[in-house]
Amino acid sequence: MQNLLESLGIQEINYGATTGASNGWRKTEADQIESISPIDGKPIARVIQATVHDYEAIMQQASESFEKWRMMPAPQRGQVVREMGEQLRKYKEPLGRLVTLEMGKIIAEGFGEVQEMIDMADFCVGQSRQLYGLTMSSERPEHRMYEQWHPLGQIGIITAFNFPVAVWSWNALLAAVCGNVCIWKPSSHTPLTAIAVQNIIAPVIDRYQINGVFNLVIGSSKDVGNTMVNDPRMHLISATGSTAMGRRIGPVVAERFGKSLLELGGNNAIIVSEDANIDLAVRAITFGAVGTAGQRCTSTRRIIVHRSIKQKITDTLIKAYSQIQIGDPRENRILMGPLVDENAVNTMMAAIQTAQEQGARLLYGGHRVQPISGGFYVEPTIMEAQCQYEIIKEETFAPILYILEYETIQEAIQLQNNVPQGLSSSIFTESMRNMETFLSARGSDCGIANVNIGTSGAEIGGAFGGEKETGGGREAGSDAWKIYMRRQTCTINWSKNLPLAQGITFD
Ligand code: UN1
Repeated sequence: MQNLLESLGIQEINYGATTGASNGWRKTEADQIESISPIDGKPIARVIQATVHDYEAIMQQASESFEKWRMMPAPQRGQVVREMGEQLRKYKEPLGRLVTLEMGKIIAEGFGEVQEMIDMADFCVGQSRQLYGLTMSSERPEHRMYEQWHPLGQIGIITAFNFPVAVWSWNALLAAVCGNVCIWKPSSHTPLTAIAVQNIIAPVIDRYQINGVFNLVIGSSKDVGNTMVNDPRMHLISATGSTAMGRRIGPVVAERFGKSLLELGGNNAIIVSEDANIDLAVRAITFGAVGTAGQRCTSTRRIIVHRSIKQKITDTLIKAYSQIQIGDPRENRILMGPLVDENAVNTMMAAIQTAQEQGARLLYGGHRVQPISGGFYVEPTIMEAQCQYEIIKEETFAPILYILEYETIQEAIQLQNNVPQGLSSSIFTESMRNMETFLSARGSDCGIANVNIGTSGAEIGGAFGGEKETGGGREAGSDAWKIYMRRQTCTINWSKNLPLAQGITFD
């Protein structure tokens, strides 16, 4: 472990704020936090958090750096991000291992997360040459009308523990090619991966002398988080976390007319229709529900199965679940690591109890796995449920899967949409009619709708995010870049007259 930490520049005690350059670390002064590995419940290293005063200094440097960064041609900003991608390639192995150590996801997923950052860097290099605006035909003679996109300024990025580094890359790399500067506040569960990322990119920042473009502030939500959200210099707040967090942040940012990009809770379902390929469906459900120990916002939480195949699916799933090895996520044979902390275990156990009180039947799992070396391990759990149970409308950030049954495709879609969240959804079917119904305007109401693919594991090329209580934001691919920019409509008169629009005369 010591070698791993050393290779990423993590000390026993670390400062919690930087403006990005290798000498940009600030001697922070707030309380120390300990990063605990969920693998064994033991501390990895400590971080001295930032005070509001530290935040202020970082914000000042960031605002100053914006003046220069915004004037660098976008393709050159793309070159900077390209070199960051190269650094991430070099450090994929140790950074992936640190993600596993600090957050608990299995090692294959740790590497997958860093790969997502690398993919995002590649995407952003291309995007840096494609910040396109439209040209319109002016209704006035010898006039030209077009739109252009300018950077916003300072972007606050608040990330969650479950994707401690990838979510930063979706936001920061894209925001940066658009000409913005970023201030990252990571989850207090995962400060070390954030420090590691900053150390990995620091040589690029030094090379291009762009101190202040990629900043980090590790601090409490109460002090630093609150200050960030209220700060009028923070043009966009991009926050990933619970719906409860979004409810607190959203109105505060809106009140000051700031922009927000919210990625909140999901309650994702897979519909398995009577004609589905059952083998594919069971594999996808298992990965969706058990992967990352059910701690993705895209995790599969409900399956809605046609009555005629419910027993078969249930039996096959239970068989698949019983083969899942739970334990130290650093070992290759392990498919499910721990939950993030004791609290998460208690929340899961409480949800199982509530579900049972509401009438749900426990079909598999349901218990804590007695501490493998002190970590926070649980059994993946399957419960039979009915649509009227309130618990199935909640996102419990744990591997609990509720099985519901349906008769008609309309009923299945209604069940799937009948929750407050709207992130990801999928259908397993071989029927063109079922598929198209699911994808139509009267189909899934989610931001992501998949066919014969599970709910999690989206590629970065698409816009990622969801509707309703998921918050409505979109990150990563497609035209998600536009949220990080302001649109300007420009009309140029190159005639010798001053014709007014709508034919108005004013002489
Ligand atoms: C999250 O859980 O916050 O689609 C993001 C997925 C990943 C991202 C999940 N690419 O599962």
